[in-house]
Amino acid sequence: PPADGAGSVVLERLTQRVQPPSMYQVVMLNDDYTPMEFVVVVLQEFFSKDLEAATQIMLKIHLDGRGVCGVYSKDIAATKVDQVLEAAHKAGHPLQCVCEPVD
Ligand code: NFA
Repeated sequence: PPADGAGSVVLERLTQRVQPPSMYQVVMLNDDYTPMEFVVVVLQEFFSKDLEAATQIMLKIHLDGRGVCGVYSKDIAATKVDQVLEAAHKAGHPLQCVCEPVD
């Protein structure tokens, strides 16, 4: 591999992680149909955000297409995703969210 540059970065990525990632971010995705108010309520209920923080995160998702709702252990992050998807489904909204490792 090259002494410097992209090859070294890839090699680091492949060799550095000796443990699985310990923390996962819950990422919410924008769509054209879920009401802004519903997203704000979800962020307050499941991610312990106050009205101002929830509104900022919702607007970030609306404008950028995605946004981080919180960072948790793998189990807790997966539970948050389930809670959001169930609440959205019950309300008839297409809101999506996923968890991904933080590195
Ligand atoms: N884009 C949605 C709307 O205009 C609002 C939204 C924000 C949906 C964040 C999903 C996530 N009603």
